[in-house]
Order: sequence, then C-alpha cells, then structure tokens
Amino acid sequence: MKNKVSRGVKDAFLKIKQDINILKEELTDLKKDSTENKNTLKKRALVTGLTGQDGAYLAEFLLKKGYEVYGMHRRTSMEIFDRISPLRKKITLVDGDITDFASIVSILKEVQPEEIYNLAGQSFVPASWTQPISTAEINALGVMKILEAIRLINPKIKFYQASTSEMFGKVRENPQTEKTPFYPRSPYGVSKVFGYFITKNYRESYNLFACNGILFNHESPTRGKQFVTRKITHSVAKIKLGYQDFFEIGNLNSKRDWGYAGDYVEAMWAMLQRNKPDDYVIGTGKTHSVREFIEESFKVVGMHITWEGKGVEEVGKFEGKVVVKVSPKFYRPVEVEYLLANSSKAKKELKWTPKTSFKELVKMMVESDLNHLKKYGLMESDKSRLDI
Ligand code: NAP
Ligand code: G4F
Repeated sequence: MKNKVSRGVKDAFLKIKQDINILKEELTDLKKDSTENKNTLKKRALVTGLTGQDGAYLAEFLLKKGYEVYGMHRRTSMEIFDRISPLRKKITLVDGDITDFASIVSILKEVQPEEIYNLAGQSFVPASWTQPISTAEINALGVMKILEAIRLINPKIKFYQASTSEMFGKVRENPQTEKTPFYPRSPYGVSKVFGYFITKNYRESYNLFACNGILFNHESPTRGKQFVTRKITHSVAKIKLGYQDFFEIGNLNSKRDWGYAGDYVEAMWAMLQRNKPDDYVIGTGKTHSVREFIEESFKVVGMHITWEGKGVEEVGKFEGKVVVKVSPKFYRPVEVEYLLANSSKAKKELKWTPKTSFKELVKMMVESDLNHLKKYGLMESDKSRLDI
C-alpha cells in the first residue's frame, strides 16, 4: 500500500516536471515569435539626400527610434560617404536620383517605405544663379516626381518635404510664420516655392499625408564648407593654427535665424507622427548677422577682433593684422537680408523647441574644426573651393 502511494506521488511529480518542460519550450517559442514580430513591425523610412548634412542627422535619429532606414544615393565620380560613415552598416543605400522618375518608382516598389523624407536638393543658393535649370529640375520637378510615384504606387506613404525660409526672401512681415506670404529672391527660393505648393496641392487633391517643414538655416560641424557658417568656423580654425592669414567674405550685415541641424531633424519626424498632415515653421526665434557670427567664432579661439572701413573696404583685425576682408565676389545679385522665425505652431502642436543656443552652435562648430585640423593637419578636403 505504502509503495503504491509513493509510486503515485512519484508519477505525479514526473507529470508536473514534463508539463513544466513543455511550458518552458512554449515560452521560448513565444519569446522568439515576439522578437521576430517586433523586427517585421519595424517602421521603414526612405530618406533622399541621405549623404547631405540633414540626411545623416535624420538617419541617425530614425535608427535610434527603431526604424529601418533606406537612403537614396545618386552616383557621383567620387564616392564620398564622410557624413554617414558611422552609420553605413545600419542603413541600406539604394541607387537613384530624384530627377529620374523611373528610379523613384523602382525604389518605392523595392523598399515599400511607410515614410519618405525628401531632403534631396540643390541647396546652395549662389549655385542656383549659375545652374538655374538643374536647380529647378531637382528642387521643383523632383518633388512632384516623388509625389506622383507615391500617388501611383502607395498613397498611404507619408511624405516630408524640405521647404525653406528662403521662400520668404524679401520678407513681408517679421517674424515669419506659416501664414507669411512668400517673396523668393533666388532661383533656389523660386524652385522651393514650387516644391512647397505641389506638396500642399497633392495633399489637398489626393488626400496624401504630405507635410512641408519650412526650416530656417540650420548648421552643424558637418555643414558644407561653402555655406557661410562653416566657411567662417573652418577659416577661423585655420587662422588660429597658422594655416592661413585671413579669409574673404560677402555681405556682413545679412541676418539669419541659425539653429542646430541635430535639433531640427526631430521636428521633421514629429510632423509625420501627427494625425493630420500640415506645414510648420521651424527656427529658433533669434536672429544674428554674419558679422556677429564671425565675432563669436573668433571669440571661441580667444581672438577679439575689431572692424575698420566701410563697404567693400571693410576689414576685421586682430592685434593690427587683417584676418577678414570683404570681397564683392561673394555678393549675390539680390539678397535675403533678414530672416526670423516664429515657431509657435510647432511648439504647440509638435511639442518641438530648439535645444541649442547660437553661442553653443558656434562653439561646437569652431571646436570641431580645430580638433579635426589638430588631429589630421591640413588635408586636401580642407582646401576645397571657397571662391564661390
Ligand atoms: P546638403 O548638405 O546640400 O544635402 C543635399 C543632399 O541632396 C545631398 O545628399 C545630395 O547628394 C542630395 N541630392 C542633390 N541632388 C539630388 C538628386 N538629383 N537626387 C538625389 N539626391 C540629390 O543640404 P542640407 O543642408 O542637408 O539640406 C537638406 C534639404 O533641406 C535640402 O533640400 C535643402 O534645400 C533643404 N533646406 C536646408 C536648410 C539648411 O539650413 N540646411 C534649410 C531649409 C531647407 P550629393 O551628396 O550627391 O550631392
Ligand atoms: O550660408 P548661406 O550660403 O545660406 P543661405 O543663402 O541663407 O541658404 C541656406 O539656408 C536656407 C534657409 O534659409 C536653405 F534653404 C539653403 O539651402 C541654405 O542651407 O548664406 C547666408 C548669408 C547670406 O545672406 C549670404 O549673402 O550669408 C551671406 N554671406 C556673406 N558672405 C555669405 C558669404 N554666404 C556664403 N555662402 N559665403 C560667403 O562668403
């Protein structure tokens, strides 16, 4: 009798052990399924202009958010991936050009993105006077080609268009909001007005989720060296280290609302997460002149400069030596004199505010240029064309 009971208890124990093992296996399978599901549920974004300043910052931000990131890359004679080199293994490059409708269609079919960020652009304003037609083909028609491809292939794709404060041009009011009328002053500005309105038009005509980010100037240590901020910080670093004596500059008095690119890409993403598509002004709400940017950059390296002369005769000096010279070579046929953003709508609806101040931005850029030059010396890429 006693033996029978103990055998019964033993069997019951074995049964429980077997059940526990089965449950353990089921749990492991469940865990595996849920990780696999999580992977397939990853949102997929296509970024055009991935190799540019904003493209690299946006890709990094989207990866942190758990996105699968695809970047459009157009063929060039030299493959330069400096900005995205730390991300290369985490993103997928797809070959295309936004002026080539066939390549956009193929990419949309292959990648099947849920979100497209159109950052591709001929973004250098002076080049829009020397290459006005290609500027329009990229910045105006290129946008329409992407929108058409979205409409034909998958109208559910959400679309972000990189619009710009350059559209305000000869400003009609201060500060500029989403309601301020446009008055572009360059072929670049005009091409971007087309991009803006075609985005709005496809939203209204076909109910596409298409947004315009009207972004004011935003900079970073990886800003192209032809843009005034990076030209200044790079030149100041070279002067400080004795690689050059002075640099030449154009209009010292134009004012810009300068922010940090790393902050601005967060606003791009936030626009596509709303329930309804809309357009937003993104800026800091503070404006500074080119002259102030130069003074602040020299301050970072301990050089307090003074100005002498007027107009094209004006120079900036440090300890009696000329370190900045005005040159009409850098004047534009017509100028955008003053930009200042009012981003209250973005603050209210996107909960977006800039985190980096003007002084922090200048310091970040000057120090980055100094450190790079100290580490590598003057490289071929540091001598790139600054005469345009
Ligand atoms: P960026 O550094 O000049 O980058 C532009 C990107 O567009 C590059 O990756 C470039 O590729 C790519 N691209 C040019 N033409 C193309 C084409 N036909 N097909 C595919 N890709 C093409 O400019 P960003 O400062 O990052 O600005 C990003 C976008 O925002 C631009 O559209 C710009 O106009 C706009 N935006 C910029 C600011 C600003 O302050 N940064 C403000 C408002 C709006 P490559 O590397 O091959 O040249
Ligand atoms: O740095 P910039 O060339 O930028 P710009 O023309 O304001 O355009 C940038 O911002 C736009 C947003 O408003 C973007 F849509 C556009 O893609 C680009 O990113 O020039 C800024 C100001 C201008 O008034 C210019 O005349 O600086 C003045 N400036 C004075 N000397 C100079 C120079 N600009 C450049 N590039 N080089 C000079 O030597």
